[in-house]
Amino acid sequence: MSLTLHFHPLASFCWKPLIAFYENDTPFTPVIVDLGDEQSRAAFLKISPPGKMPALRDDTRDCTVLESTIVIEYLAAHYPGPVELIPGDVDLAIKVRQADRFYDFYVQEPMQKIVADRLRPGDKTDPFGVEQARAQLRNSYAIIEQDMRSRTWAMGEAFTMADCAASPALFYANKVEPFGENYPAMKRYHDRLLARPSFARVIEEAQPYFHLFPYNNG
Ligand SMILES: N[C@@H](CCC(=O)N[C@@H](CS)C(=O)NCC(=O)O)C(=O)O
Repeated sequence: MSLTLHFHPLASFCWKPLIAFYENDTPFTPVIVDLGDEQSRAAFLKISPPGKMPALRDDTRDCTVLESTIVIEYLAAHYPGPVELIPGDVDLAIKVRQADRFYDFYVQEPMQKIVADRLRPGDKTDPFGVEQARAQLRNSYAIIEQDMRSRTWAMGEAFTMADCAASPALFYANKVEPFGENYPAMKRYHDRLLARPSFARVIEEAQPYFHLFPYNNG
């Protein structure tokens, strides 16, 4: 098989291309990376020198693609399917890319900051940074709430790359900074994402690993 995705089933950024693959039934070989295992880590660093996942290897076209967004862009360009994750309309595509950046930078990033803090040694935590991250998440929630009052998916009526980005971002953000009752439109959107077969499959496949996530017990 030409396409190989190097990823971990629990890693939020890896969920973005997984959803893209499943949306279009694009065949690929999954390779699970274990950064705690010396051999797996060394092999992965040859593919992704920054050590960040996901990474896509395409043997047919002899290229390696890094960064979750770029992997989705690559699939949309070279292995398109019926679900147009990057719209053909240029202006709509720009909006989709902007929403993808929003979910990565202003939802995933603060969420990861909060999670990472819990994994730090007790004397190396950053309570101020975590409070800032929580404030940023709440600000993002208010923006999403406003947008989702009039939309089915992140950019309107069609499922796009923006929804691939929103799925892991909102799923994990809700675990570290629960939505509560203040964002009903965002919660309904999150429920729609959870019911989407591509995302439901990703979550199902992550089940055996969820015990490793440090926010399971609040
Ligand atoms: N901007 C990157 C972020 C990738 C990223 O942070 N991946 C995490 C997993 S969700 C990772 O590889 N962490 C391993 C590490 O930092 O050691 C992308 O969109 O692909």
